[in-house]
Amino acid sequence: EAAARASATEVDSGAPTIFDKIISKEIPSTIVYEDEKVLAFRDINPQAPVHVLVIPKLRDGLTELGKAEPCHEDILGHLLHASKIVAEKEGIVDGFRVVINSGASACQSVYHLHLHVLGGRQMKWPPG
Ligand code: DGP
Repeated sequence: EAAARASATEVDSGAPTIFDKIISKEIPSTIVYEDEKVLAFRDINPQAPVHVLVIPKLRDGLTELGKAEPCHEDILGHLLHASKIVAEKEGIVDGFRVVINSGASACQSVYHLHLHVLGGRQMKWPPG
């Protein structure tokens, strides 16, 4: 609860985020998939046996899904398809969840669009 509240206080300033350093490999991460447009790496605070973040290498104004414009359609589709490739590589393609937290009230904490790919356990519904 406290952690959720703390992360909800983060703001979308458009400033560089920790994910820029992950993309540049300045900060190490466990990469599970990469192509010219996206990077997929394990979440540092996993909420399921498989918890991978899929991000665009170029943020291009996509600090959050709520800021998406028609010009982002291609990368949005690419990210979703990359999530399926990740699920396949991780052996969870028969049952997995993709989550995007957009904005403070959804507890977004890093303002560089990212898709959470979660699986490897029975997921519950509704989410919190
Ligand atoms: P969200 O709350 O939707 O903005 O998710 C941000 C996620 O990013 C959160 O689950 C933890 C993860 N995260 C934050 N910093 C790092 C980091 O330095 N490395 C990795 N691998 N994940 C990070």
